[in-house]
Amino acid sequence: MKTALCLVFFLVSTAAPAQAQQKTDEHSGHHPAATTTSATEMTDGEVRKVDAEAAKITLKHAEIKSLDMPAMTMVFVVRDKAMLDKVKPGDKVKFTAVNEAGKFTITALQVVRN
Ligand SMILES: [Cu+2]
Repeated sequence: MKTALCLVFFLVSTAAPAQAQQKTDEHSGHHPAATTTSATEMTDGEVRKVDAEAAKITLKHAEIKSLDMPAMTMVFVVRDKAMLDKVKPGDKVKFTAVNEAGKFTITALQVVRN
């Protein structure tokens, strides 16, 4: 009886550190990827229409993973009207958008120059 208990204790105490070690490896393995695919990742788009008055921009955009949205052309609201000063229809852009109470809002917008 005493031997069996000893064996169980031995198994538990050796299994635990092994498990902890594996978790650490797994974490460090996917951590860099998780950081780059966070909400700050920018999406490619092309300006179709700019409506500075209404702070709106129509973009043909690539898939937006953070919003679970496929590629399409749609209207976005910009958080800051000044963002629209530097873009015009036809420009290739990179942007970050969030869903704010059902309104897709652009929080960052930059023109891609070739
Ligand atoms: Cu869309």
